[in-house]
Amino acid sequence: MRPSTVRYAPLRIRKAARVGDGPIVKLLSADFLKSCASTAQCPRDTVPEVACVGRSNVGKSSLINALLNRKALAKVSGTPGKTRLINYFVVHTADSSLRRFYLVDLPGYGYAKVAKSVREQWAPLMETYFAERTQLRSVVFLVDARVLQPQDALTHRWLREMGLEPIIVATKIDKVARSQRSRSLAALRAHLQLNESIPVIACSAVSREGIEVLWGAIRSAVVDDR
Ligand SMILES: Nc1nc2c(ncn2[C@@H]2O[C@H](COP(=O)(O)OP(=O)(O)O)[C@@H](O)[C@H]2O)c(=O)[nH]1
Ligand SMILES: [Mg+2]
Repeated sequence: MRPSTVRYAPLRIRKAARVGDGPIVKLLSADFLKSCASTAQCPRDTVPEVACVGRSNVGKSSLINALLNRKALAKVSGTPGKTRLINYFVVHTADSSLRRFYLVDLPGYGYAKVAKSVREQWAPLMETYFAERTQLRSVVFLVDARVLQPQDALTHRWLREMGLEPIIVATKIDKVARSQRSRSLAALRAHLQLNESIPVIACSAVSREGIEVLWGAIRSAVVDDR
């Protein structure tokens, strides 16, 4: 999964994002910018970017739509594993420290029915993305607490080994009964071997639970890094 030959650009992400601090971010606009089959097609400017990483079908596109208050800006797929492109969305907010940034929907991993040749392209594409995108300010790592998979733990470890401190989101929390939530989130924490200081934001694209908290975490991650 991790070719040892790749040398990473010194990423500027060091601090874990704080959760829920700062004012709520007021969204001004959100637009699809482009889909990139390789990093050569990614924007060549210095706009800060925040990337969403997670297994196929975990709810990345839905979460992006919820964050951006749009029904179908990012394509939600009933067929897991369809997105093999890096999708860029350009976001403007009224927040003075977050005027403009890119929200990036990265291809999902781990869908067994996808052709092996396609699955094998995922890790090199991600290697290159993380190595090249020095404008990357934060990574939102999505996990479904109901469907914990070994590859989630591996990918999380891999992100941390690259010096990233991802914002951890537990997706589809509306599907977890309230009585089960603390147990479910504890299992997620154990699976990813998170220490106590690392927050997990429970989110739902359906009920919008956690969306404002996630905005706060994105804002502090981008702002803190300046
Ligand atoms: N109940 C519920 N379903 C969700 C949520 N987020 C995504 N889904 C569903 O999960 C499936 C995959 O979602 P999608 O956003 O395409 O996942 P992606 O492959 O990670 O981009 C779709 O059928 C969505 O409707 C959520 O918060 N709650
Ligand atoms: Mg998607």
